[in-house]
Amino acid sequence: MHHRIHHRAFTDRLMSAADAARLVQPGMTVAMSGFTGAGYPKAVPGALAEHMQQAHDAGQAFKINVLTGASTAPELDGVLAKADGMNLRLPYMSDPELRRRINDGEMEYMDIHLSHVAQHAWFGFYGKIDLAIVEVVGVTAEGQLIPSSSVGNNKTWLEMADKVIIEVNEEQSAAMDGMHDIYYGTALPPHRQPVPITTVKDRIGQPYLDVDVSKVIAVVETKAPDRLSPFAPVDATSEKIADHLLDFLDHEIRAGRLTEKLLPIQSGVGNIANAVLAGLSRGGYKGLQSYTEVIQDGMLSLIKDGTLEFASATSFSLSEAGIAEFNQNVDYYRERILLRPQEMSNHPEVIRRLGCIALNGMIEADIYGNVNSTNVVGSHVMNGIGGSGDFARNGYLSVFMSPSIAKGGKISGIVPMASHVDHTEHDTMILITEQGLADLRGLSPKQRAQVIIDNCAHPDYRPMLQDYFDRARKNSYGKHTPHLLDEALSWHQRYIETGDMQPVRSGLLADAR
Ligand code: 0RQ
Repeated sequence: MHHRIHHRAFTDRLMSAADAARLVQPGMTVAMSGFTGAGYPKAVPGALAEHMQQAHDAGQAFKINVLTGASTAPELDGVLAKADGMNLRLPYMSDPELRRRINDGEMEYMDIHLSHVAQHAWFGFYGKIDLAIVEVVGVTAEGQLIPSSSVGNNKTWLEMADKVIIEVNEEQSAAMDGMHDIYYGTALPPHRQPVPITTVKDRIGQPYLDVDVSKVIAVVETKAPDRLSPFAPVDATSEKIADHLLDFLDHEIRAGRLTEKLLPIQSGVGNIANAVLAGLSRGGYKGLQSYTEVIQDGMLSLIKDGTLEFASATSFSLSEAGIAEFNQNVDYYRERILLRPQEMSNHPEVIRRLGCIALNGMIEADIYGNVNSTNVVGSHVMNGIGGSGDFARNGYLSVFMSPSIAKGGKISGIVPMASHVDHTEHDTMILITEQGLADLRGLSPKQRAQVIIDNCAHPDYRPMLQDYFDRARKNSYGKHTPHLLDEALSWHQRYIETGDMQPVRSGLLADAR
């Protein structure tokens, strides 16, 4: 009975999710655990959504502001979005229903660098945090919390919130006990001290989260798995992108700018990231390290076969098979994986000190290397910037990867001018599509444009880009970063109007004049 809860004050506050949800009031700012579908509360948000629905049916307003670590799952973002229960959501999301509501203009969403969230909360930028709802693996006899499959911003939420609801999830492996490193040495400017992480493996904090027990108003027991992301097989396009990256890394080793141990790797999630991880294994590397946000199945495989010696992150994002693998070999993985708060996993100071190799996906890049990671056609948010900016700006190398076309070729991933910019040309060093790789280091804007057009653009769009660039070089107002402003976003406008960036297929006059 209550075998995960070893402190009386917590067992005294045990209640059902429905009762706990009744403690949430309209208008509250509620900070929840959760990062890339891991470690989010599984029961209270659903019960809360039911209350909200009942209130709405009775003609009463019931919305809250929701802050998390990153994306969660249908049981949190999905149910609250369906119940029309959120005024404001931050800082990253991937739920389809939530995305639809945001893009239909029904609610507010703030997209924030993941390393910024905790400090902005402490600076008071998001106002008072009324309530924290945090999933944990268990409660120790001393009343400390054993973190779950993600750490995210939980330390900050537990410290800042007026009240706390704890979900103790029996489904989460108890063997995770000891894998976390929670740093309590942060202070506000001007009293900040250096973050003492000098190697990927450094432990600088404690394994457990502290909580002021007098703030805990409810404890709910759950038994439910994280959102289990299936491990998609690598497709041919992603494999080509991965091959270009691996050739580049070999080239850097031959040039003496990297050793065979590379530098700590940050990798996003998704098809291309999986292909890159699989490629690293094929590449014969041994003893690499990763300083990243998310441990996905591909990382476990690399740790198992010795390609990766150690990985520091803030969250797991495993498939069912990945979880089974982790649980079967947990003692092995515990020695080789560390989960930190996201303000540490994504800390600019540490990323720059360690010299991370930042590998991220993108929606589009323009001919100068400005990268759009978030907004399709400049206005429809996909997921958010996540940690890509933390790593791209501060890494030793910043690499952005994408197929050269999207939506069956109706969209070019390389455009004259990015319709939204998350990473400026100053942050982008390497661009990769299945067509090839553009090494932008040490190049001026005009030189960058030619390399990107030659190496990364799809053949269907390359002549159009070349034509734009040639005419811009002649007719642009300034000749440093040549642009034709009346035309720079015309590809996007054409897509909105005709569903195709190609003028010929869309039946409009060809761009080539
Ligand atoms: O949409 O699924 O509807 O077909 O975007 O695209 O090619 O499968 O690539 O999964 O790597 O996602 C930038 C979104 C790329 C991701 C982005 C459409 C495409 C498809 C997915 P469909 P792919 P990926 C670590 C770091 C920001 C956060 C980040 C991302 C869908 O990498 O969210 O880097 N990055 N975090 O069809 C219209 C275009 C498009 C396009 C792609 N030009 N126009 N649609 N798509 N390009 C993780 C964390 O921070 C937590």
